[in-house]
Amino acid sequence: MADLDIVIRNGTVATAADVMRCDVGIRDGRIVTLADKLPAGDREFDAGGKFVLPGGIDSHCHIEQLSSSGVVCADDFYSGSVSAAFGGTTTIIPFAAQHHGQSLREVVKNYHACADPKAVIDYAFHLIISDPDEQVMGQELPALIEDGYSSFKVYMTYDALRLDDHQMLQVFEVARRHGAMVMVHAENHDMIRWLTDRLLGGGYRQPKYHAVSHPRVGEGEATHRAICLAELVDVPMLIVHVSTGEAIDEIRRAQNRGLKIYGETCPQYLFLTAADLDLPGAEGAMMCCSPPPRDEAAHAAVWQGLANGTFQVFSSDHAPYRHDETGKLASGPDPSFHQIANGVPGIELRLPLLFSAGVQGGRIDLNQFVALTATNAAKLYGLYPRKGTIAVGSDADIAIWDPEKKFTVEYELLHDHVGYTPYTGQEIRGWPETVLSRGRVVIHDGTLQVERGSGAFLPCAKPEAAQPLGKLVPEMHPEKNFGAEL
Ligand code: DUC
Ligand code: ZN
Ligand code: ZN
Repeated sequence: MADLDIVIRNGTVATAADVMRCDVGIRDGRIVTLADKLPAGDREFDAGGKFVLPGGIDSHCHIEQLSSSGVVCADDFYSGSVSAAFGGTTTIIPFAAQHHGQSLREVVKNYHACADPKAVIDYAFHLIISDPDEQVMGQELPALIEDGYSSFKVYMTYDALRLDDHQMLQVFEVARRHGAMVMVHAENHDMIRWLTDRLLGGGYRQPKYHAVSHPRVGEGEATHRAICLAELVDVPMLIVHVSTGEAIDEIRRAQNRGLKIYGETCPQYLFLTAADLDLPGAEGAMMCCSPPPRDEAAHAAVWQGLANGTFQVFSSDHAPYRHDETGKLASGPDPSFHQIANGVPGIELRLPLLFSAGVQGGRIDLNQFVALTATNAAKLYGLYPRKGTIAVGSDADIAIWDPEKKFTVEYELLHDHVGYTPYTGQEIRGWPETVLSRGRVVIHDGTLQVERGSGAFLPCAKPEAAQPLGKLVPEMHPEKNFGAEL
Protein backbone atom coordinates (compact mmCIF):
# COMPACT_ATOMS: atom_id res chain seq x y z
CA MET A 1 0.00 0.00 0.00
CA ALA A 2 1.26 3.46 -0.88
CA ASP A 3 2.14 5.67 2.05
CA LEU A 4 -0.67 7.07 4.12
CA ASP A 5 -0.75 10.81 4.79
CA ILE A 6 -2.51 10.39 8.10
CA VAL A 7 -3.33 7.46 10.36
CA ILE A 8 -5.81 7.82 13.22
CA ARG A 9 -4.91 4.95 15.50
CA ASN A 10 -6.62 3.00 18.30
CA GLY A 11 -9.89 4.95 18.25
CA THR A 12 -13.50 3.86 18.52
CA VAL A 13 -14.93 4.68 15.11
CA ALA A 14 -18.67 5.27 14.85
CA THR A 15 -20.95 5.77 11.88
CA ALA A 16 -24.73 5.94 11.73
CA ALA A 17 -24.73 2.15 11.54
CA ASP A 18 -21.67 0.79 13.37
CA VAL A 19 -19.29 1.24 16.25
CA MET A 20 -15.90 -0.41 15.66
CA ARG A 21 -12.35 -0.39 16.95
CA CYS A 22 -10.10 0.29 13.97
CA ASP A 23 -7.45 2.55 12.52
CA VAL A 24 -8.38 5.05 9.81
CA GLY A 25 -5.98 5.63 6.91
CA ILE A 26 -6.15 8.84 4.91
CA ARG A 27 -4.54 9.74 1.63
CA ASP A 28 -5.11 12.73 -0.66
CA GLY A 29 -7.96 13.98 1.48
CA ARG A 30 -9.95 10.73 1.36
CA ILE A 31 -10.38 7.79 3.69
CA VAL A 32 -8.60 4.97 1.87
CA THR A 33 -8.55 2.19 4.45
CA LEU A 34 -10.10 1.06 7.72
CA ALA A 35 -8.16 -1.74 9.36
CA ASP A 36 -7.13 -3.35 12.59
CA LYS A 37 -3.48 -2.26 12.50
CA LEU A 38 -2.31 0.10 9.81
CA PRO A 39 1.33 0.82 8.91
CA ALA A 40 2.76 4.16 9.97
CA GLY A 41 1.45 7.28 8.25
CA ASP A 42 3.28 10.55 7.62
CA ARG A 43 1.28 11.95 10.50
CA GLU A 44 -0.33 10.00 13.31
CA PHE A 45 -3.08 10.72 15.81
CA ASP A 46 -3.48 8.43 18.79
CA ALA A 47 -7.21 8.17 19.40
CA GLY A 48 -6.96 5.63 22.25
CA GLY A 49 -9.94 6.24 24.56
CA LYS A 50 -11.45 8.65 22.01
CA PHE A 51 -14.34 8.52 19.57
CA VAL A 52 -13.61 8.96 15.89
CA LEU A 53 -16.77 10.39 14.34
CA PRO A 54 -17.75 11.87 10.99
CA GLY A 55 -17.37 15.64 11.04
CA GLY A 56 -20.71 17.28 11.69
CA ILE A 57 -22.86 18.73 8.95
CA ASP A 58 -24.73 21.83 10.05
CA SER A 59 -27.46 21.94 7.45
CA HIS A 60 -29.29 24.96 8.82
CA CYS A 61 -27.28 28.06 9.64
CA HIS A 62 -27.40 31.69 8.60
CA ILE A 63 -24.02 33.16 7.74
CA GLU A 64 -23.39 36.61 6.33
CA GLN A 65 -27.04 36.60 5.31
CA LEU A 66 -28.29 39.91 4.00
CA SER A 67 -31.44 41.07 5.71
CA SER A 68 -34.10 43.27 4.16
CA SER A 69 -34.37 45.26 7.41
CA GLY A 70 -30.71 46.23 7.66
CA VAL A 71 -29.85 43.86 10.48
CA VAL A 72 -26.38 42.39 10.02
CA CYS A 73 -25.23 38.85 10.77
CA ALA A 74 -22.37 38.97 13.26
CA ASP A 75 -20.61 36.05 11.59
CA ASP A 76 -19.15 36.13 8.13
CA PHE A 77 -17.97 32.99 6.37
CA TYR A 78 -14.65 33.14 8.18
CA SER A 79 -15.82 33.48 11.79
CA GLY A 80 -18.87 31.30 11.15
CA SER A 81 -16.88 28.46 9.64
CA VAL A 82 -14.08 28.73 12.22
CA SER A 83 -16.60 28.56 15.04
CA ALA A 84 -18.31 25.58 13.37
CA ALA A 85 -14.98 23.76 13.02
CA PHE A 86 -14.04 24.27 16.68
CA GLY A 87 -17.33 22.56 17.55
CA GLY A 88 -16.63 19.51 15.37
CA THR A 89 -18.54 20.55 12.24
CA THR A 90 -16.82 20.09 8.88
CA THR A 91 -19.59 21.03 6.46
CA ILE A 92 -22.05 23.89 6.66
CA ILE A 93 -25.11 24.46 4.50
CA PRO A 94 -26.19 28.06 5.02
CA PHE A 95 -28.70 29.93 2.87
CA ALA A 96 -28.47 32.06 -0.22
CA ALA A 97 -31.51 34.20 0.51
CA GLN A 98 -33.56 35.88 -2.17
CA HIS A 99 -35.29 39.17 -1.40
CA HIS A 100 -38.26 40.39 -3.43
CA GLY A 101 -37.33 41.39 -6.95
CA GLN A 102 -33.91 39.71 -6.87
CA SER A 103 -32.66 37.26 -9.46
CA LEU A 104 -31.77 33.97 -7.79
CA ARG A 105 -28.69 33.66 -9.98
CA GLU A 106 -27.44 37.02 -8.73
CA VAL A 107 -28.16 36.03 -5.15
CA VAL A 108 -26.13 32.84 -5.49
CA LYS A 109 -23.27 34.75 -7.12
CA ASN A 110 -23.24 37.23 -4.24
CA TYR A 111 -23.12 34.53 -1.58
CA HIS A 112 -20.25 32.83 -3.39
CA ALA A 113 -18.37 36.11 -3.38
CA CYS A 114 -18.75 36.14 0.41
CA ALA A 115 -18.03 32.47 1.08
CA ASP A 116 -15.36 31.44 -1.41
CA PRO A 117 -12.51 33.59 -0.05
CA LYS A 118 -13.33 33.02 3.63
CA ALA A 119 -14.74 29.59 4.54
CA VAL A 120 -12.28 27.26 6.28
CA ILE A 121 -14.50 24.17 5.92
CA ASP A 122 -16.59 22.90 3.02
CA TYR A 123 -19.97 24.42 2.29
CA ALA A 124 -23.03 24.11 0.11
CA PHE A 125 -26.03 26.43 -0.15
CA HIS A 126 -29.75 26.06 0.27
CA LEU A 127 -31.79 28.70 -1.50
CA ILE A 128 -34.47 30.80 0.19
CA ILE A 129 -37.30 31.53 -2.24
CA SER A 130 -39.32 34.61 -1.30
CA ASP A 131 -40.36 35.81 -4.76
CA PRO A 132 -41.33 32.87 -6.95
CA ASP A 133 -41.97 34.82 -10.14
CA GLU A 134 -42.03 33.32 -13.62
CA GLN A 135 -38.36 33.83 -14.33
CA VAL A 136 -37.35 32.23 -11.01
CA MET A 137 -39.71 29.28 -11.26
CA GLY A 138 -39.44 28.61 -14.97
CA GLN A 139 -35.74 29.12 -15.52
CA GLU A 140 -33.49 30.08 -12.63
CA LEU A 141 -34.59 27.49 -10.11
CA PRO A 142 -34.47 24.48 -12.47
CA ALA A 143 -31.06 25.56 -13.73
CA LEU A 144 -29.71 26.10 -10.22
CA ILE A 145 -30.92 22.66 -9.12
CA GLU A 146 -28.88 21.16 -11.97
CA ASP A 147 -25.88 23.23 -10.86
CA GLY A 148 -25.87 21.79 -7.33
CA TYR A 149 -28.30 23.99 -5.37
CA SER A 150 -30.82 21.24 -4.88
CA SER A 151 -32.67 22.30 -1.73
CA PHE A 152 -34.65 25.39 -0.89
CA LYS A 153 -36.46 26.88 2.06
CA VAL A 154 -39.82 28.60 2.01
CA TYR A 155 -41.51 30.51 4.82
CA MET A 156 -45.14 30.46 5.91
CA THR A 157 -44.61 33.57 8.04
CA TYR A 158 -42.57 36.83 8.08
CA ASP A 159 -44.01 39.66 5.97
CA ALA A 160 -41.00 39.92 3.67
CA LEU A 161 -40.57 36.20 3.08
CA ARG A 162 -43.79 34.30 3.36
CA LEU A 163 -45.48 32.46 0.54
CA ASP A 164 -49.20 31.76 0.39
CA ASP A 165 -50.41 28.20 -0.08
CA HIS A 166 -50.72 28.61 -3.84
CA GLN A 167 -47.14 29.83 -4.12
CA MET A 168 -45.96 26.97 -1.93
CA LEU A 169 -47.66 24.52 -4.24
CA GLN A 170 -45.92 26.12 -7.21
CA VAL A 171 -42.53 25.86 -5.52
CA PHE A 172 -43.24 22.28 -4.46
CA GLU A 173 -44.14 21.43 -8.05
CA VAL A 174 -40.78 22.68 -9.32
CA ALA A 175 -39.05 20.68 -6.58
CA ARG A 176 -40.91 17.55 -7.56
CA ARG A 177 -40.32 17.98 -11.27
CA HIS A 178 -36.59 18.63 -10.88
CA GLY A 179 -35.83 16.38 -7.92
CA ALA A 180 -35.11 18.95 -5.21
CA MET A 181 -35.72 18.96 -1.46
CA VAL A 182 -37.97 21.56 0.15
CA MET A 183 -37.57 22.91 3.65
CA VAL A 184 -40.46 24.71 5.32
CA HIS A 185 -40.62 27.23 8.15
CA ALA A 186 -44.04 26.28 9.48
CA GLU A 187 -45.85 28.83 11.65
CA ASN A 188 -49.31 30.31 11.09
CA HIS A 189 -48.72 33.90 10.02
CA ASP A 190 -52.17 35.27 10.85
CA MET A 191 -52.17 33.80 14.34
CA ILE A 192 -48.83 35.52 14.99
CA ARG A 193 -50.10 38.78 13.53
CA TRP A 194 -53.34 38.72 15.51
CA LEU A 195 -51.62 37.87 18.80
CA THR A 196 -48.94 40.51 18.18
CA ASP A 197 -51.60 43.19 17.63
CA ARG A 198 -53.46 42.15 20.77
CA LEU A 199 -50.31 42.06 22.90
CA LEU A 200 -49.01 45.43 21.69
CA GLY A 201 -52.50 46.92 22.07
CA GLY A 202 -52.46 45.81 25.71
CA GLY A 203 -49.04 47.32 26.33
CA TYR A 204 -47.27 43.95 26.49
CA ARG A 205 -44.05 44.67 24.64
CA GLN A 206 -41.11 43.02 26.46
CA PRO A 207 -39.09 40.25 24.75
CA LYS A 208 -40.92 37.54 26.71
CA TYR A 209 -44.10 38.25 24.73
CA HIS A 210 -42.34 37.07 21.59
CA ALA A 211 -42.95 33.54 22.86
CA VAL A 212 -46.62 34.29 23.53
CA SER A 213 -47.06 35.68 20.01
CA HIS A 214 -45.82 32.47 18.35
CA PRO A 215 -48.24 29.87 19.74
CA ARG A 216 -47.70 26.14 19.73
CA VAL A 217 -51.01 25.61 18.01
CA GLY A 218 -49.86 27.87 15.17
CA GLU A 219 -46.79 25.72 14.62
CA GLY A 220 -48.92 22.59 14.68
CA GLU A 221 -51.46 24.01 12.23
CA ALA A 222 -48.85 25.23 9.76
CA THR A 223 -46.97 21.94 9.95
CA HIS A 224 -50.18 20.07 9.19
CA ARG A 225 -50.96 22.40 6.28
CA ALA A 226 -47.45 22.15 4.82
CA ILE A 227 -47.70 18.35 5.00
CA CYS A 228 -51.04 18.44 3.16
CA LEU A 229 -49.53 20.64 0.44
CA ALA A 230 -46.53 18.32 0.10
CA GLU A 231 -48.80 15.28 0.00
CA LEU A 232 -50.86 16.82 -2.76
CA VAL A 233 -47.80 17.42 -4.90
CA ASP A 234 -46.08 14.23 -3.70
CA VAL A 235 -42.83 15.95 -2.92
CA PRO A 236 -40.38 15.17 -0.09
CA MET A 237 -40.31 17.93 2.51
CA LEU A 238 -38.44 18.70 5.70
CA ILE A 239 -40.01 20.83 8.42
CA VAL A 240 -37.20 22.93 9.89
CA HIS A 241 -36.61 23.98 13.52
CA VAL A 242 -39.47 22.06 15.11
CA SER A 243 -40.10 23.15 18.69
CA THR A 244 -43.26 21.56 19.91
CA GLY A 245 -45.14 18.31 20.45
CA GLU A 246 -48.02 19.50 18.26
CA ALA A 247 -45.74 19.72 15.20
CA ILE A 248 -43.87 16.51 16.08
CA ASP A 249 -47.18 14.63 16.22
CA GLU A 250 -48.09 15.92 12.74
CA ILE A 251 -44.73 14.84 11.31
CA ARG A 252 -44.92 11.44 12.96
CA ARG A 253 -48.44 10.86 11.69
CA ALA A 254 -47.37 11.75 8.15
CA GLN A 255 -44.36 9.43 8.36
CA ASN A 256 -46.55 6.63 9.65
CA ARG A 257 -48.72 7.12 6.57
CA GLY A 258 -45.65 6.60 4.41
CA LEU A 259 -45.19 10.19 3.32
CA LYS A 260 -41.68 11.49 2.70
CA ILE A 261 -41.85 14.03 5.47
CA TYR A 262 -38.72 14.77 7.49
CA GLY A 263 -38.12 16.77 10.64
CA GLU A 264 -35.34 18.92 12.01
CA THR A 265 -34.83 20.34 15.48
CA CYS A 266 -32.16 22.48 17.15
CA PRO A 267 -30.45 23.01 20.53
CA GLN A 268 -32.69 25.94 21.51
CA TYR A 269 -35.65 23.52 21.65
CA LEU A 270 -33.87 21.26 24.13
CA PHE A 271 -31.93 23.67 26.31
CA LEU A 272 -33.94 26.93 26.43
CA THR A 273 -37.47 27.70 27.58
CA ALA A 274 -39.79 30.66 27.11
CA ALA A 275 -38.81 31.69 30.65
CA ASP A 276 -35.31 32.46 29.33
CA LEU A 277 -36.79 35.37 27.36
CA ASP A 278 -37.80 36.99 30.63
CA LEU A 279 -34.47 38.62 31.44
CA PRO A 280 -34.04 42.15 32.77
CA GLY A 281 -34.47 45.03 30.31
CA ALA A 282 -33.82 44.10 26.70
CA GLU A 283 -31.58 41.14 27.57
CA GLY A 284 -34.32 38.66 26.73
CA ALA A 285 -33.86 39.79 23.10
CA MET A 286 -30.81 37.51 22.99
CA MET A 287 -33.11 34.49 23.31
CA CYS A 288 -35.73 35.54 20.74
CA CYS A 289 -35.96 33.08 17.89
CA SER A 290 -38.78 31.62 15.86
CA PRO A 291 -40.34 29.31 16.70
CA PRO A 292 -39.58 30.37 20.27
CA PRO A 293 -38.21 28.15 23.01
CA ARG A 294 -41.15 26.44 24.77
CA ASP A 295 -41.27 24.48 28.04
CA GLU A 296 -40.13 21.28 29.73
CA ALA A 297 -42.97 19.27 28.20
CA ALA A 298 -41.86 20.37 24.73
CA HIS A 299 -38.27 19.40 25.58
CA ALA A 300 -39.48 15.92 26.48
CA ALA A 301 -41.39 15.66 23.19
CA VAL A 302 -38.32 16.81 21.22
CA TRP A 303 -36.07 14.30 22.99
CA GLN A 304 -38.57 11.58 22.24
CA GLY A 305 -38.66 12.63 18.57
CA LEU A 306 -34.86 12.46 18.41
CA ALA A 307 -34.79 9.05 20.05
CA ASN A 308 -37.62 7.45 18.08
CA GLY A 309 -36.52 8.64 14.64
CA THR A 310 -39.20 11.26 13.95
CA PHE A 311 -36.37 13.76 13.54
CA GLN A 312 -33.72 13.09 10.96
CA VAL A 313 -31.67 16.26 11.46
CA PHE A 314 -30.26 18.17 14.42
CA SER A 315 -28.98 21.52 13.15
CA SER A 316 -28.08 24.78 14.88
CA ASP A 317 -30.23 27.37 13.04
CA HIS A 318 -27.29 29.60 13.97
CA ALA A 319 -28.66 33.10 13.37
CA PRO A 320 -25.97 35.36 14.80
CA TYR A 321 -27.17 38.81 15.86
CA ARG A 322 -25.17 40.88 18.30
CA HIS A 323 -26.97 42.42 21.26
CA ASP A 324 -26.34 45.93 19.95
CA GLU A 325 -27.52 48.38 17.32
CA THR A 326 -26.25 46.16 14.46
CA GLY A 327 -28.41 43.25 15.56
CA LYS A 328 -30.96 42.67 18.28
CA LEU A 329 -31.24 46.36 19.13
CA ALA A 330 -31.32 47.69 15.56
CA SER A 331 -34.66 49.38 16.18
CA GLY A 332 -33.49 51.00 19.44
CA PRO A 333 -32.24 50.11 22.92
CA ASP A 334 -35.66 49.08 24.19
CA PRO A 335 -37.37 47.29 21.31
CA SER A 336 -40.86 45.83 21.38
CA PHE A 337 -40.76 42.05 21.01
CA HIS A 338 -41.90 42.16 17.38
CA GLN A 339 -38.99 44.45 16.39
CA ILE A 340 -36.27 42.08 17.58
CA ALA A 341 -34.29 40.16 14.95
CA ASN A 342 -35.13 36.48 15.31
CA GLY A 343 -32.39 34.00 15.94
CA VAL A 344 -29.90 32.55 18.41
CA PRO A 345 -26.28 31.45 17.89
CA GLY A 346 -25.32 27.79 18.28
CA ILE A 347 -22.99 26.69 15.49
CA GLU A 348 -20.12 25.75 17.84
CA LEU A 349 -22.08 24.19 20.68
CA ARG A 350 -24.59 22.20 18.59
CA LEU A 351 -22.63 18.95 18.71
CA PRO A 352 -21.22 19.16 22.25
CA LEU A 353 -24.66 19.99 23.67
CA LEU A 354 -26.28 17.00 21.97
CA PHE A 355 -23.35 14.72 22.77
CA SER A 356 -23.42 15.65 26.46
CA ALA A 357 -27.13 15.57 27.15
CA GLY A 358 -27.98 13.01 24.48
CA VAL A 359 -25.22 10.39 24.33
CA GLN A 360 -23.67 10.88 27.76
CA GLY A 361 -27.14 11.46 29.21
CA GLY A 362 -28.34 8.10 27.84
CA ARG A 363 -31.11 9.54 25.67
CA ILE A 364 -29.68 8.58 22.27
CA ASP A 365 -26.86 6.27 21.24
CA LEU A 366 -23.70 7.09 19.34
CA ASN A 367 -25.13 5.87 16.02
CA GLN A 368 -28.15 8.11 16.42
CA PHE A 369 -25.87 11.03 17.30
CA VAL A 370 -23.91 10.53 14.06
CA ALA A 371 -27.08 10.09 12.00
CA LEU A 372 -28.72 13.22 13.42
CA THR A 373 -25.68 15.46 13.20
CA ALA A 374 -24.09 14.33 9.93
CA THR A 375 -25.26 11.31 7.96
CA ASN A 376 -28.93 12.10 7.46
CA ALA A 377 -28.25 15.66 6.34
CA ALA A 378 -25.72 14.35 3.81
CA LYS A 379 -28.35 11.95 2.48
CA LEU A 380 -31.20 14.44 2.42
CA TYR A 381 -29.19 17.14 0.69
CA GLY A 382 -27.28 15.12 -1.88
CA LEU A 383 -23.82 14.99 -0.26
CA TYR A 384 -23.70 11.31 0.67
CA PRO A 385 -21.46 9.27 0.79
CA ARG A 386 -18.83 11.87 0.07
CA LYS A 387 -19.84 13.55 3.34
CA GLY A 388 -21.47 12.36 6.55
CA THR A 389 -19.79 9.01 7.14
CA ILE A 390 -16.51 7.24 7.74
CA ALA A 391 -16.08 4.84 4.83
CA VAL A 392 -13.49 4.01 2.23
CA GLY A 393 -13.81 6.62 -0.52
CA SER A 394 -15.45 9.29 1.62
CA ASP A 395 -13.81 12.63 2.30
CA ALA A 396 -11.65 12.51 5.41
CA ASP A 397 -13.96 14.79 7.41
CA ILE A 398 -13.43 13.51 10.92
CA ALA A 399 -13.71 14.75 14.48
CA ILE A 400 -11.76 13.01 17.23
CA TRP A 401 -13.77 13.38 20.42
CA ASP A 402 -12.59 13.19 23.98
CA PRO A 403 -15.80 11.85 25.51
CA GLU A 404 -14.74 12.75 29.04
CA LYS A 405 -13.63 16.34 28.56
CA LYS A 406 -15.75 18.43 30.94
CA PHE A 407 -16.36 22.15 31.10
CA THR A 408 -18.99 24.76 31.82
CA VAL A 409 -20.04 26.91 28.87
CA GLU A 410 -18.94 30.53 28.89
CA TYR A 411 -18.88 32.79 25.88
CA GLU A 412 -15.13 33.40 26.09
CA LEU A 413 -14.50 29.78 25.06
CA LEU A 414 -16.27 30.23 21.71
CA HIS A 415 -15.07 31.60 18.38
CA ASP A 416 -18.09 33.31 16.84
CA HIS A 417 -18.56 37.09 16.74
CA VAL A 418 -21.95 37.25 18.40
CA GLY A 419 -20.76 38.43 21.82
CA TYR A 420 -22.92 36.10 23.93
CA THR A 421 -24.20 32.56 24.08
CA PRO A 422 -27.64 31.50 25.27
CA TYR A 423 -26.02 28.40 26.76
CA THR A 424 -23.88 30.03 29.46
CA GLY A 425 -23.61 27.74 32.46
CA GLN A 426 -24.46 24.50 30.61
CA GLU A 427 -22.29 21.59 31.74
CA ILE A 428 -20.61 19.85 28.82
CA ARG A 429 -19.07 16.37 28.85
CA GLY A 430 -17.39 15.50 25.55
CA TRP A 431 -15.55 17.73 23.10
CA PRO A 432 -14.11 17.35 19.59
CA GLU A 433 -10.37 17.88 20.14
CA THR A 434 -9.05 17.34 16.64
CA VAL A 435 -11.00 18.12 13.48
CA LEU A 436 -10.04 17.10 9.96
CA SER A 437 -11.63 18.35 6.77
CA ARG A 438 -10.64 16.55 3.54
CA GLY A 439 -7.61 15.29 5.40
CA ARG A 440 -6.53 18.79 6.38
CA VAL A 441 -5.99 19.23 10.10
CA VAL A 442 -8.31 22.16 10.76
CA ILE A 443 -8.35 22.16 14.57
CA HIS A 444 -5.71 20.62 16.85
CA ASP A 445 -4.29 21.58 20.24
CA GLY A 446 -7.03 24.16 20.60
CA THR A 447 -5.91 26.12 17.57
CA LEU A 448 -7.04 26.72 14.02
CA GLN A 449 -4.50 25.27 11.60
CA VAL A 450 -5.79 26.20 8.14
CA GLU A 451 -6.01 29.30 6.01
CA ARG A 452 -8.98 31.51 5.36
CA GLY A 453 -10.68 30.39 2.13
CA SER A 454 -9.38 26.82 2.25
CA GLY A 455 -12.89 25.35 2.41
CA ALA A 456 -14.47 24.23 -0.86
CA PHE A 457 -17.89 24.68 -2.36
CA LEU A 458 -19.88 21.43 -2.61
CA PRO A 459 -22.39 21.15 -5.41
CA CYS A 460 -25.21 18.98 -4.08
CA ALA A 461 -26.54 16.09 -6.12
CA LYS A 462 -30.28 15.76 -6.39
CA PRO A 463 -31.20 14.24 -3.04
CA GLU A 464 -32.23 10.63 -2.97
CA ALA A 465 -35.05 11.64 -0.65
CA ALA A 466 -37.47 10.67 -3.34
CA GLN A 467 -36.95 7.30 -1.68
CA PRO A 468 -37.82 6.71 1.97
CA LEU A 469 -34.89 7.53 4.23
CA GLY A 470 -34.57 3.92 5.35
CA LYS A 471 -33.54 2.95 1.84
CA LEU A 472 -30.74 5.48 1.66
CA VAL A 473 -28.28 2.98 3.03
CA PRO A 474 -24.69 3.27 1.80
CA GLU A 475 -24.27 2.07 -1.70
CA MET A 476 -20.61 2.58 -2.24
CA HIS A 477 -20.57 3.52 -5.89
CA PRO A 478 -18.51 6.65 -5.44
CA GLU A 479 -18.33 7.54 -9.11
CA LYS A 480 -22.08 7.33 -9.35
CA ASN A 481 -22.91 9.14 -6.12
CA PHE A 482 -20.27 11.78 -5.67
CA GLY A 483 -21.96 14.13 -8.12
CA ALA A 484 -20.50 16.62 -10.50
CA GLU A 485 -17.03 16.85 -9.03
CA LEU A 486 -15.66 13.48 -10.09
N1 DUC B 1 -35.96 31.92 12.81
C1 DUC B 1 -35.87 31.80 11.49
O1 DUC B 1 -36.83 31.50 10.84
N2 DUC B 1 -34.71 32.04 10.89
C2 DUC B 1 -33.58 32.53 11.57
C3 DUC B 1 -33.64 32.36 13.00
C4 DUC B 1 -34.95 32.23 13.59
O2 DUC B 1 -35.12 32.38 14.76
ZN1 ZN C 1 -37.05 29.55 9.80
ZN1 ZN D 1 -33.14 29.56 10.18
